[in-house]
Amino acid sequence: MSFLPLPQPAATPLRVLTIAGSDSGGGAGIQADMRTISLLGVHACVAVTAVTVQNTLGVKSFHEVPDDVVAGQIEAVVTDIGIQAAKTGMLASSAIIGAVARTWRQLELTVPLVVDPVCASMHGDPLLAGSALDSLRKQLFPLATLVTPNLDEVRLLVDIDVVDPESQRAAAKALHALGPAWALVKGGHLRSSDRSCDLLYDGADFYEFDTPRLPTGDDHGGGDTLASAVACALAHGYSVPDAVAFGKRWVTECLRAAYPLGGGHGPVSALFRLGS
Ligand code: PXL
Repeated sequence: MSFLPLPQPAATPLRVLTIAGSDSGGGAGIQADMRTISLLGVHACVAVTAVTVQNTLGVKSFHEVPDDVVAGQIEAVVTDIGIQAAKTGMLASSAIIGAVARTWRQLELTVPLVVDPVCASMHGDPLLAGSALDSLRKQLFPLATLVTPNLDEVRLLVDIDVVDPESQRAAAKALHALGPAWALVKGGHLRSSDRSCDLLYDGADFYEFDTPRLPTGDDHGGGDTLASAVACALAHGYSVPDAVAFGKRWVTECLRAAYPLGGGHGPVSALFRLGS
């Protein structure tokens, strides 16, 4: 696998901002984002949106950060450090989504924005208020370079049950119509049980990404890891299709390196990058 170029010692690396929630178990959310961003040689900046109380068995509760504090973190990072890309993960509430969108527009940011519309944990524990779906669709999607929903999120966002290639294309079109420049419908095991087929759409052309599906129950944080790797590739100036291809390769390697943890689902692991 070819990697993104690493910065030279003492040179300031590129910066990617993750706007996301904390996972106390260290598998998903900000912790997964920072692992990927750091191990790809990029400096990770953070706007924390929520603190979850969770382990590998599930999310016990979450606690939102006030929306003006989320906005403040974004502004503090952008106006001093500067960023080349950003990604969003768990945004928790309509108020936080509104604050992110408002701040993005006020700062007149034009860098790539990857929106991973996190709605629930892999155990089905909600991570976004149901009433916030409309804010995601109307306020954040139009600002996004790329949105990266999984099949459950597709159902919630555009009310399409993706069951075959045709409905996957319909979902990509419906998501694109909400305003992002590109929509990626992560297909899961749609076409076969041993392949993972994602579909990317820019309003004109479809691009398919087909990678091996690895048999592991330890895939916590996979979506966060993919979106973070794509954001890093975009920060490096990759086109969206090339960045998605890179992100898919990266998350496949992280799945290969996934490890068991606690009594539930273990995390995908970027730690393979450290070598043995
Ligand atoms: O993987 C989605 C996700 C994102 N962010 C936080 C999470 C999870 C899944 O559990 O806990 C904080």
